[in-house]
Amino acid sequence: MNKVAAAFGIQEALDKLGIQTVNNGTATGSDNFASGEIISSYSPVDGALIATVKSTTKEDYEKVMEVATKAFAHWRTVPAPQRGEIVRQFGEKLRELKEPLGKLVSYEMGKSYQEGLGEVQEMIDICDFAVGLSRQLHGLTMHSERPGHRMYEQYHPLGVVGIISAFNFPVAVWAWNTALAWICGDVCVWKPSEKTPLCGIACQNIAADVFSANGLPEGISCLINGDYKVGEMMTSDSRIPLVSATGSIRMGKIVAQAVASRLGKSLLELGGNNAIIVSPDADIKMTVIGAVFGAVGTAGQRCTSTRRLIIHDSIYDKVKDALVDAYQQLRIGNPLDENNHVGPLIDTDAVALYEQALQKVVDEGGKLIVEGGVLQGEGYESGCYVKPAIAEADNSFAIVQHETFAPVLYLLKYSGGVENAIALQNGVVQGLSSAIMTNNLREAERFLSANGSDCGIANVNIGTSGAEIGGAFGGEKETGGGRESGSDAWKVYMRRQTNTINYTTELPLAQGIKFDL
Ligand code: UN1
Repeated sequence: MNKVAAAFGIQEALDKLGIQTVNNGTATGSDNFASGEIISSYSPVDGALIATVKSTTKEDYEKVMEVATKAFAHWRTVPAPQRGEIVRQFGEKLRELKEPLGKLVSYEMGKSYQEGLGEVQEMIDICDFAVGLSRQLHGLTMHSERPGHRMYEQYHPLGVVGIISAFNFPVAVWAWNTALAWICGDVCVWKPSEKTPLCGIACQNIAADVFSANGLPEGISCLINGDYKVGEMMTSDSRIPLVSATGSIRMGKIVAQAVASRLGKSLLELGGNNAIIVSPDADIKMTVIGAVFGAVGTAGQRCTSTRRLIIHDSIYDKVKDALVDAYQQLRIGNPLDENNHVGPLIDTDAVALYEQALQKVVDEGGKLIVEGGVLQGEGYESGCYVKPAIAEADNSFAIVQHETFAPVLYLLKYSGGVENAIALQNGVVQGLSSAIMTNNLREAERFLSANGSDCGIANVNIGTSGAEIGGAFGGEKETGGGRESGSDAWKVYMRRQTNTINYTTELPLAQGIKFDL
């Protein structure tokens, strides 16, 4: 372990999470038969190699599917509240391991330690939610049109659920899916991002411990590792009725087509291009806090990160000055050090995309008012640290229409009524999160109305990021239309069956049809 890792207790965290790194740096853990090529996990914090894991070959994948399918045959017969009890125990384990797991998230992915802990908290919260839900997988009852008949619907487990998750929420997004899928009676095969494979192994170890302590078969939770080729094994596999995928719009289109071609279901949570409308009636102090956290939190690498601020011309200069001022206060550096606000980007490819975005906005006629740039020197050796930037731009710019996963915030101006701001907010292909800052009830309600925001998430007087797990999470248009986590998102993980029971000695047909023999 190097200096940074030693100072912040990374080895201890790995030990507590059951990840042993042997001499050649290879991680061991419950990696489900993986025997393929080596994936190296480097920390963007200090550029150090943390460990390597093996990717899943086609043969390994077949073994995984075999144990998963077998596990499903048992798990679906366990009563849902008992499945909830297992998820409760899993949530308890997460409470115990919150600190080491939050630390690993921070070190492997680069988000601040606070945000790493927050991510584990989302896992705990979804477990609590799922436990309650395990006694509430209700269907409806209907009145039959025929005498002496009863009709109702029930929800049954679906099967093997495939989960493809992204590097930016390397543990929580899996938990949103898996906690619900488990109480629904499904088993899960998870392909985490190849950029954060150790977070995958850590979670798999925690789950495997809980299942084995309860005498349950391995295979209720499975892990596969690798790049898109491993993902393709799942998307093309008709033994997987549902593929839940989080990532870029480009990836989502490929997944959606592959899964649809075999008439499977997909649950997509793809890119956002999230805006905050700042009305003349906004509380400026709240606006600045919400916008800065939204734009620079997780170094701008959340699906819900704030990319655009749509500011009324009457207060534009005031908001702009307050933002520029706030950006001067930001401390960028090691995310494990709680004095810093902004950590690194995930890798140097992401840094290149950030630099290109800054170049493009200038080429298209925009103006950088907080310049940005790549940081160098002591503490920045990984080459992944960048300065959050702000550019004045126009909604029509190609770069503004595009989601750049980096801390680049575009300021857009509107004049006239809130409808003009809403048109700008909706004038992108993505539809994940949106917000308005206003104390004007009419504007707020107009923003939330049917001709208001077209996004899956629309907030008033809070920013675009940091959604709670209790609501359904996801978005419209090219964000993919899927809903994960709270509300009734569980229904996608189950199959619905309509049952009609005749308790008479007659056989009347529906719609009054006579068919006398
Ligand atoms: C994501 O970026 O994929 O709303 C998920 C938020 C978090 C989840 C983001 N609760 O910002």
